Amino acid sequence: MKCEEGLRGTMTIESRLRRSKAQSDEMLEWLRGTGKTIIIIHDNPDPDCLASAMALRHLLAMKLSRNATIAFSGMIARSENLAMAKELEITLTPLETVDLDDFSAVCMLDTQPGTGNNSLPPERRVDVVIDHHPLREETQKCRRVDVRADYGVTATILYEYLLAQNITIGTKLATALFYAIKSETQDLGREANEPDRDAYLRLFPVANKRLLYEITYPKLPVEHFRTLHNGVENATIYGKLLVVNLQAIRFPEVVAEMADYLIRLAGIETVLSMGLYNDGVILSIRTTSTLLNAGEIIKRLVAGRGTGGGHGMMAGAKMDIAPGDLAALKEVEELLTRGLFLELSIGDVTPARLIERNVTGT
Ligand SMILES: [Mn+2]
Repeated sequence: MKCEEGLRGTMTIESRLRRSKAQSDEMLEWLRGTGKTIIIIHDNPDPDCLASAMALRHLLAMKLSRNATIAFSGMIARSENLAMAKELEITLTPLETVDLDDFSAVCMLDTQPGTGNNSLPPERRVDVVIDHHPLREETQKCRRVDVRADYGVTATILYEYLLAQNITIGTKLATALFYAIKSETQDLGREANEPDRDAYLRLFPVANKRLLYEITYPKLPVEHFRTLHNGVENATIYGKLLVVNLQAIRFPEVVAEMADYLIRLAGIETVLSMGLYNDGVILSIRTTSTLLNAGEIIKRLVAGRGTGGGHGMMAGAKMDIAPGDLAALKEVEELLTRGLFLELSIGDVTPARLIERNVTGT
């Protein structure tokens, strides 16, 4: 019995690697006939897109002797992600400073054309898409598409490419890929599947533990604690739902960070987090309920007003409003809260502020 399971496991890895070999062969074959290559990742990069870009850049350097440019928009503010970019020496270029006409090949990682979370102008052609979010219709027009919605992390797909192509993975790249899987799946507890578990376990021995520590536990600026304070103070509980309005925010990533933090509150199943950043409302949903699909819910909530998407347990979106309009943000909060009442079948509940909730959690 044990032996059979072992065998089946091995075959699964083998068939996955065969698929990754075929996909990466085709991608490399097409890219070989092109010139300068740009790798575009999503706005406000997270560890998954950073590690994926690092891996693809390495693959192109080894197989095609090509130095690809990694371009992003927005900012990296989260201390862990800044530490990752610094410690692992990931070279990044602001998308706004590059002339896209200089590149004959455009690759997109951990995002897809038209999702709203990358800043490539919509009229621009995308050649290669590698992602783990649900496949979008627009993406199917791209030349080489490898979208695996059953993978928890894009970095796992890139890890398989490197493995399938027999490319040596150095310590820093292994650390990046490992940290991407670790952080995005919360150590395989969230949205992780067998390919992610496999990659995580194989990368762990190779990852540099001192660098991993520097990335996981960086010193945090005072701003971080002010944001936590602000989030806790502005959180409202409606039964199993918690809604947090962070008001005007300095860094877009804090919206997801607060959602991850507050979903841990006892008795809470779903968190909606939001903040006003420049002229947009940044939204994040987290849920621990297996009956819900956060990605589908957020798409319905912002339909006609913005763009969004995600997975079963985590999702993000953006809605445009007038810059600095906190009254409009309040309206958005009320509108989306009402929408979530319907989605989650929440009837009449008395709202309670988190800081006023009594210690028994009732
Ligand atoms: Mn990702």
